[in-house]
Amino acid sequence: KVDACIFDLDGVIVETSDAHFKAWQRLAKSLGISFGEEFNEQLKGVSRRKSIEKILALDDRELPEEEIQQLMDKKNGWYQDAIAELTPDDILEGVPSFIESLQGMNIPLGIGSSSKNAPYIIDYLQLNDTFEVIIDGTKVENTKPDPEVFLKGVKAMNADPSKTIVFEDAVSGVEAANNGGFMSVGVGSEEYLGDADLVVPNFIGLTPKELFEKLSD
Ligand code: B16
Ligand code: MG
Repeated sequence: KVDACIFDLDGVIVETSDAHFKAWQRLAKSLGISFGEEFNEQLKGVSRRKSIEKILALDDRELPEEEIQQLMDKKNGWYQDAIAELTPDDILEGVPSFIESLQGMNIPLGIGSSSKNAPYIIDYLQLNDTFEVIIDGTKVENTKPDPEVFLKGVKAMNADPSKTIVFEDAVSGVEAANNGGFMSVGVGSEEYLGDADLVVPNFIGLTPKELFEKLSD
């Protein structure tokens, strides 16, 4: 039986991953560091701070704290400009009907995101009333793959991790779900998300019933 569902935000509900990627790439380029899509998979789901550390480590670069803060602010400025354009039409295809079906089954829904920008994104997408519990990057100390964000979510929903499904597009997020004892569903490519209990390409045409059956196989 499924008690609750927790959705990651970036890359699951809305395609903001590309805006993160472009902003980090632009920042890295300004430092003379370059990286591609494969490395970017490591930036998904981890905090802003962890991301800049990973980028600097690509070139064994060490910078003073003040400069690191400035770089994070710069990236976040570009990213915020990009997300300011979001509207409810940007919710990924298949997500609204999947969510409506879960609501019809009275299954509580939560968001578990590493992003400190999650509250803005949820506002732009007009999803404030859809999720009972929203845990974002402003509410946790440890970034994914630490399960803190999801554990805080189930606690607030009075649910049990083993009966809660986590939907994630990031390697670090699937790991976080597995580390917390949740059922994990990877949304995206099997190539990166193979550690999930189940991988789906997206939510198009997917019903909760079909998903629950596949998970219990
Ligand atoms: P911010 P999620 C994560 O959100 C993103 O996947 C990751 O790329 C980003 O670095 C992180 O949020 C922090 O975001 O800079 O906005 O605080 O996928 O956990 O919803
Ligand atoms: Mg994500």
